[in-house]
This record gives sequence, C-alpha cells and structure tokens, in this order.
Amino acid sequence: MYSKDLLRSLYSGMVKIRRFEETIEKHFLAGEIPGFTHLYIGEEAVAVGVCHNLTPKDYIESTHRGHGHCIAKGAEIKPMMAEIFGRSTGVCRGKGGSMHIADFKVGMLGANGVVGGGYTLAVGAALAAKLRRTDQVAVVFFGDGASNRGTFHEAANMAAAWKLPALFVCENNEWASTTPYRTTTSVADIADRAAGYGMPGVKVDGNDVLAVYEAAGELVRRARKGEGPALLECKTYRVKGHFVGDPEKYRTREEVQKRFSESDPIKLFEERAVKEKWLGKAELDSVREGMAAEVVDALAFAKSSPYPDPQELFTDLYD
Ligand SMILES: Cc1ncc(C[n+]2csc(CCOP(=O)(O)OP(=O)(O)O)c2C)c(N)n1
Repeated sequence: MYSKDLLRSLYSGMVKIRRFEETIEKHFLAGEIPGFTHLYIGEEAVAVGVCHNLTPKDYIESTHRGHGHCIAKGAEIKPMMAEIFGRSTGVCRGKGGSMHIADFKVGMLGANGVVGGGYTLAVGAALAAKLRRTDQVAVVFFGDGASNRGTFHEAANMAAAWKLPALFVCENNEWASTTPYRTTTSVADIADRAAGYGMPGVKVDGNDVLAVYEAAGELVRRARKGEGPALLECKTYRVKGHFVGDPEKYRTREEVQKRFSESDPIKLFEERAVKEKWLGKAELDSVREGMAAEVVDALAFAKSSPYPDPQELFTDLYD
C-alpha cells in the first residue's frame, strides 16, 4: 500500500517535468532558446522513480537529456528555465544552457554533453562518500548508447571492486541518436552486463513509476548499507526526436505515436490511480493545474531576466 503523499508526489514530479519540457520545446522552436536541447518526454518515470529514493545529500550525474533528472532531484525550475534561456539568473548564470545544468545545493552534480561522461564522476562522488563514512549514494543516469562506452566498464569495475555506494541507471529508450540499440549492443538486456562486474543487474519497466521506485529503492538501500553498487536498466522509449528539430528520418511518426500511446508513463499512472482509487480525477486535475502554473511562473521569470553582462565572459573560468 502506497501513501497518498507518495503517489501525489510521484505524479506531480512527472507532470512537472512534462510541462517544463513542453514549454521548452515550444520556445525552442520559436527560436527563443540558444544552443541545442534534448527532451525527456516519455521517460519521466525513470528520473522520478529513482530520485524519490534519494535525499538532497545524495548525488546524481546526468546526461545531455537531463532536465528531468534535475527536476526530480529537487532543482528549482525558475533558475533552470533561466539557464536554458541563457539568462544571468540561471542556475549557472546563463553560461551553461540546457546541457550543462548543475545544482550542487540539491546534489545535482551536472548534466553532461559528453556521452558516458558521468560514470567516473559519480564513482568519484561515491568514493568520497565512502571515505568520509557518510551514508550518501551516487547515482549516474545514462542511455543505452552510452552503455557501450569504455568509461562504463571502467567505472563499473572500480565501483564493484571497491564496493562503492553507486547506482548505475541505464535509461534504455531504444535509440542512440539515429541508431537503434539492438544494432550496436551485444546483449538484449543491458542489465546482464552487471554480472561481468559481480554486481546485481535488474531490469524494470521504465514507464511504470512505481516499479522504478521500488526497484531503485532496493538497490539504493543496499548501497547505503555498504553492500556495493548495482545496475538498474529501465526499459523506456524516446518519444521525441534526438534533439528538438531532429528530422527523424530513421523512424516513422506512426511507430512513435503507437509506442507513446502504449507507454506514456503519465497516462499509465493516471489510469491506474483512478482504477485503484488512489487519487481521484479532481486530484489529478489539480496537480496538473498546479504544475502548469509553476512552469508559467518559471517561464515569466526566465524571459524577464537579463542576459549575462559581456564583462562576465571570463568569470567562473579556471586559468
Ligand atoms: C563522447 C561522445 N560521443 C558522441 C556524442 C554525440 N552524441 C550525443 S547524444 C548521442 C547519443 C546518445 O544516446 P544514448 O546514450 O542512448 O542517450 P539518449 O540520447 O538516447 O538519451 C551521441 C552519439 C557525444 N555527445 N559525446
């Protein structure tokens, strides 16, 4: 039996990410956002399910598709939105943009434009936690494509050999840019790779927020107790293009629409919540309205903020 607070929080987390990203998509396409942006729409259950097992003191390492991870870890959306719009009130003063959001206050160590760049950083954070004898855990999110990078194997081996409190969370959304994962990956289930490092490998329906919450919960608890790292593979689907503006010549609209209608984690949760009488329709509506209002405020904050002063170009840089 789940508490109502938990169910509402899981739902509002997913809805907040969805509204945030729909807003980003609209304004990116209108030419108001600089750089590149990659959307997490359809994968919200992974970040939300995992991060509901973490405290602000725990660490996460994110990817180029990182807005959902930041929001799920508790980052405030006003400075996030401002960052994506390149404004001086942004969480990185407008200099990082969508792919470089970091918010140390909530243990969000950084998104990363380098595919597979997060593993070793997370393992470093896990090593620091172990040396300091805290009970912190470090989680690294990564894609199916990133699972084929050498850094995964190095980091997994070291984390396991030293029994570090790390959790490797693979978001298998079936695509790495234009490449379907089956054509580049030697195993059907990426979770199977954990055996090569002597750690547990668990696969879960990544569109079911409660399944993710429970599977991650068990692995986070064992890491906290000093029982070492684990690999969690969340099976999901990348609904949007690789980046906003991707012509997506490698798959059909029909395929995407069919998959999304079957796997939309928010829709699946709403159906179950009503069926099981966890939350009524009115409660779901009120969460959606609340989250939409928060995102409207964040957008207004971002758009009314100034761009960084050119004088600041060389501040916050290492010599
Ligand atoms: C080291 C490196 N190689 C290649 C790229 C170009 N690139 C950016 S995202 C991406 C695909 C990543 O796929 P996956 O890890 O499955 O994550 P997803 O985009 O599906 O979330 C590639 C190849 C990069 N940014 N960094």
